[in-house]
Amino acid sequence: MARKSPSPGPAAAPASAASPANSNSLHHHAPGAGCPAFEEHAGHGGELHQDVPRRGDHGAGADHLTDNFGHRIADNQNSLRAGARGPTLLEDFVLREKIFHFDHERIPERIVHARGSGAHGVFECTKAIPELTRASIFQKKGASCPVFVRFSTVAGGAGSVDTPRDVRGFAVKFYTDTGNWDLVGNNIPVFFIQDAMKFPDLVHSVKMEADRGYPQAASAHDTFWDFIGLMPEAMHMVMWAMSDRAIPRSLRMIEGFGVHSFRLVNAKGEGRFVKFHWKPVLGIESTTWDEAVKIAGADPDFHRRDLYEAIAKGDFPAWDLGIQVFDEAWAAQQPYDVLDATKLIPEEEIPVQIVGRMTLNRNPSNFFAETEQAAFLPSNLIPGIDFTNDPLLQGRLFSYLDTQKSRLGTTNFHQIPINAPKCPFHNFQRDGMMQTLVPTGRANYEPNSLAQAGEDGGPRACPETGFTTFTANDERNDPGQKLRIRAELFADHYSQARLFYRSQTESEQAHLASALVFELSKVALAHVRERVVARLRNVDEDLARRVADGLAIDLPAKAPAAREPVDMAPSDALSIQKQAMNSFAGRKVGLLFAEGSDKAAIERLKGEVEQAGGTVFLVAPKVGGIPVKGGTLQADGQLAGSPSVLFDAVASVLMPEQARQLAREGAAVQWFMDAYGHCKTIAHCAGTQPLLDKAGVEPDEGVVALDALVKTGPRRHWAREPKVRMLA
Ligand code: HDE
Repeated sequence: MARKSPSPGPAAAPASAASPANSNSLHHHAPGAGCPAFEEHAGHGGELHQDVPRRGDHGAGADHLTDNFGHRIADNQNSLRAGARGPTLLEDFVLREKIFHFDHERIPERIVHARGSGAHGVFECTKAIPELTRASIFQKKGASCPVFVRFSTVAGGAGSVDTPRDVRGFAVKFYTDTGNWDLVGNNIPVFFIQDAMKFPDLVHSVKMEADRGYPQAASAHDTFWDFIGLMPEAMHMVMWAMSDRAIPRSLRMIEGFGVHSFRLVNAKGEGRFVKFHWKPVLGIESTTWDEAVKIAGADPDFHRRDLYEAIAKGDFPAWDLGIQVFDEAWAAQQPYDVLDATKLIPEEEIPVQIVGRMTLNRNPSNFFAETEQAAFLPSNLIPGIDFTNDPLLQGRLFSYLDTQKSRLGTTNFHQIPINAPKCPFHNFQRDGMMQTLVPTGRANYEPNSLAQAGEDGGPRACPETGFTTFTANDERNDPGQKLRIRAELFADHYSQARLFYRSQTESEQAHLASALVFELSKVALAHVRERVVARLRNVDEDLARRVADGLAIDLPAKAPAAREPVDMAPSDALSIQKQAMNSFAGRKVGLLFAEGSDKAAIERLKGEVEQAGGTVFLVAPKVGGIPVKGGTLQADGQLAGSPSVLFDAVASVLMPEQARQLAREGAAVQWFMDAYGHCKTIAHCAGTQPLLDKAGVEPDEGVVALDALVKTGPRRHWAREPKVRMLA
């Protein structure tokens, strides 16, 4: 039996954008692509199986049903059970994957504009306007780009009817060669509210009432009109919403409006205000209310069907794109504010000039993948078009990006084919859920100089062709400048780095210089090492020289400073050592003992430290009770597992015999060697000496007798450091 074609197929040639992620995707055979007939047979329960023919081509695999990881499926009718009448088995990964995926097929519908219909098409510039805008799409008559449009109702859910009294969304995504431009408009040129702050209230009031869950897709109810009655600014929009504009005959016969004043900016940086209009080639047509109500019953999908069928049969709907252009001076004379989205500009005042035509010529191949996943963002602008300070528009710039994360679940929603630009896109954003791109190399930050070492350094900003915000500073409409600029004194990059360095003690400076040497010695790129040292010369010449010496490189030429650093008075508060407290509070002393140690001496020391606010942790070669002079003593930790790095200071009470024995024990020698190397206080009894000698502990102000521990304190003895390591 020959397989049937899944759908009648759209009239225009499908040319959906292939994404890298799609190259492996499951696809259906185009009808008539020469698929073999499947073999049909009945299973044990009489169920119908359609299988790839036994003697068919099992090599190519295109006809073979698989799971999402490519495993071929042998039976798509029966789950795996323990015997014909037994329970279903958890190991049936085919069943589990199928149900799992099905369970998660739905994504949250749009909070507004949930019910919509989409179509692909093309936009063509019919009048070049380079004097008004540098937008690439308007530079030449005949320039064109693909578009995707989504029409919608506002209040109803995704499954509501097409013909309620409502505003219609008219969202257009232009896939231009300079990136996506989303003109997310409505079929009414004004809006209910003036400030984004009121949008959640407006939407709550018009949606189903919170307690009863109705009415669906209708504004004729208490809460909506309660809100409207308290929002005088809504009255203009109410006129439109109660007019026949809100009950259109067809989506092909609605006007569209960008609503807000936007700005066109030309190559010289001159900006003018603009309002965008879509004029349907078929004219504007509405139903009567009685018709709209009856259509809702007769065909809830009236508009969606009308659009789909018109496109499928080649009767492509089209709209002219018009612009109303005006300048600051004109705006300032009007009795309304052009930044107020509840106001329109009469066409008689500023005529609409037609600059392009959009033709919708292809139905989506898959409603979910395209129409449902389409994510429109008013912030998607291209160079040559800019925002204005309309407070409603400004709020939208936040909202749409934000909403996509909860609808599509990931910041990578831009990689979904319907949302991806059709021009190249490269940046340093990485990872995230559902990442489908595989960036190569290690340049995931900028600035970088990896290219100097022959690596791919990634893309860079371009001030000439990149998007730049319109900067004019007019009193009325742009009272504040919007600049990507840093204030002058931000150019001083070194004065405080110098202040910090010069405020440190000698030992801290040595640590800092040594840390730089260590870090830079791990840098394999020679030019990177040199550049850092060249910059250090602006901080402190001595520091730069120490680091260069430590790396055994020539001192490079000083890097130019954007602003000459100034000398500031050193600050003791910036140094740790200058404010060291030398207190036992919150500090821990490790006390080493062994068989035969003097219990009384240990307990005395412990008492003293505790009285000073510290704690003592007893360390011994064995943890259980050890016979000591005066009884037995339990250790808190075994020597090998309690290295001296765990303590702020160390002490030891040992018999000479035990110390000699421990001098052969790596962990014991290391215990003192580390404590000494880390400049800690070491308090010891005379018996410990053989072990100290083996560990290379030399007498200094921090190596003290047991009874001097509390007086000496747990501070570090930095003067010792040059004896134990080479510092830069
Ligand atoms: Fe929207 N609007 N809106 N809106 N809007 C959304 O974005 C929002 C406004 C419009 O087919 C949401 O992706 C705020 C004016 C259309 O996918 C959301 C404010 C105009 C569509 C959102 C407004 C619109 C939306 C819901 C006040 C006409 C459907 C899902 C500041 C110029 C786009 C989504 C599509 C959709 C927020 C006001 C048109 C929540 C906060 C004014 C055509 O982000």
